Amino acid sequence: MIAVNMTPLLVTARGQSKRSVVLPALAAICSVLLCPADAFAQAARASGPNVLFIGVDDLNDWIGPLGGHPQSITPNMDKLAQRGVTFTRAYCQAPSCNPSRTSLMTGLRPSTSGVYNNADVWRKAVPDAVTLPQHFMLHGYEVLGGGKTFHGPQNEAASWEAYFQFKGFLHPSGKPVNGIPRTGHFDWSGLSARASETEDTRLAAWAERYLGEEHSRPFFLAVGFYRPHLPWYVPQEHFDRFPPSRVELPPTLEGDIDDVPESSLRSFRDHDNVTKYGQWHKAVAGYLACINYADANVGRVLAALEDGPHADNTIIVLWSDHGWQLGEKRQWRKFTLWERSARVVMMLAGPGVGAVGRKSGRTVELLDLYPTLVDLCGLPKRPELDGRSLRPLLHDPDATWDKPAITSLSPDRVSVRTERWRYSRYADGEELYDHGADPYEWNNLAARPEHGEVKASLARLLPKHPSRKQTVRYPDLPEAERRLVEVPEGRFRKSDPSNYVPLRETLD
Ligand SMILES: [Ca+2]
Repeated sequence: MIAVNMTPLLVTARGQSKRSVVLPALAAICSVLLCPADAFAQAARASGPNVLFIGVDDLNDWIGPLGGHPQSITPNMDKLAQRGVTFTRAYCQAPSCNPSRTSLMTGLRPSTSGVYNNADVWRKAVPDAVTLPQHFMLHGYEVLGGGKTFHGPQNEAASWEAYFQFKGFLHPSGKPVNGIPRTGHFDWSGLSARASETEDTRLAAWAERYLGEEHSRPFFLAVGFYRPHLPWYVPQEHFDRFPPSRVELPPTLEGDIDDVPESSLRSFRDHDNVTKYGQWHKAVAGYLACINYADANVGRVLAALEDGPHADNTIIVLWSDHGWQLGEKRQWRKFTLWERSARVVMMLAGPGVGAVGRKSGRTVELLDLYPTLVDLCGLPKRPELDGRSLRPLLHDPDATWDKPAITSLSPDRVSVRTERWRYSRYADGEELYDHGADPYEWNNLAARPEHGEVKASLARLLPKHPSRKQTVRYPDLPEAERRLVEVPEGRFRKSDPSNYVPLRETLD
């Protein structure tokens, strides 16, 4: 497969491989984006620090540094927190994969792009957007990705010089196994396989190899781990650490949903099934097992960086795309505007991160990462971005900061978070939570007259004119066009140039 994608023109020998791969990619981007003709000259001048950009899919705040679950075991993320800055009030711009990742990777809010749903074809919505990896590519970085970066079916070749594609995930025999009828991938089980046979650990091994080698240009390496996305199948050793009979369920309150708008809630089917079939403790154990597995993979990559030649000149970013509900408000999965879905993991370490080992409680957003990395690496700014560089907070985590965090489900279901408050607006109602007194968002204060002024001031922070343009849906894309957003399978190994996959070249 890889050999088929290669042409002798592009890669002929190890010494020529970088130039051979980069030039077509840059040319392709330039032709698409009409970038300045001096992009090649800029490419030659890149001298900033490297970026290791690690994403973990569907990871909520159940990690040591955020304290979301007292039994979570995340030694590697704990260690990263000691080396950098952890943002304790970091939020996604949309509580589902595609719109959140589109916002992160383009630096644009859903209210700007109109991308609110997993099926929305983001590239159709923002055809001129220069993605975060593209911006680094245009300025001379070697840009590689692997695993889940953009939303699965909507990864785009033009954002990468080479990509490590997942091949297929292992599952237990006889799946699904939890006994819930028609449960699909809402399932959890240990695997008898060794970690090295699983996709995320294969991805980690790919990144380890790259991080252990010398490179002549700075790199931007994106590593997107898939678990704890459903189904929760990871090696049994991780399940062994969380006996279901001993795991604690998340805090819940009887009658919690009595005071929320109807449209804030999704179906109760998952929760009814989980309780009916006695799966709540087992599900919590499964999620904790997957987080523990994700932490091990993150740890492998970080250890490779630390032991390799790039340890002192690489910015590390760890992020998740949104949170996850495990029965709070009788909800499972994401797709809600509450803290449990909106809060994400965001940690930075390395060059430019001065406040080592500190936490920042300022409200920050995933889309702030794009301008932050541009800033830390000394690349030209992009004025169209909606986020703000976090550089001041990386030196003084308590620095003055007036930007709230916005999370949207649609133009008419949107939430704003400040350090104390969460205010959410729906077509059929409102919510107001005082996080100073109510960390689980149990008491909706929106109807209390004494909070009228607070509510009004928070409402003014919501997007004024959110985009309502209809975006092409992925299932409606003609087959020929779907090829444009798929990345061909490829593995990158520096010692073997045939593993470079010049992605753009394979699309025609
Ligand atoms: Ca409530």
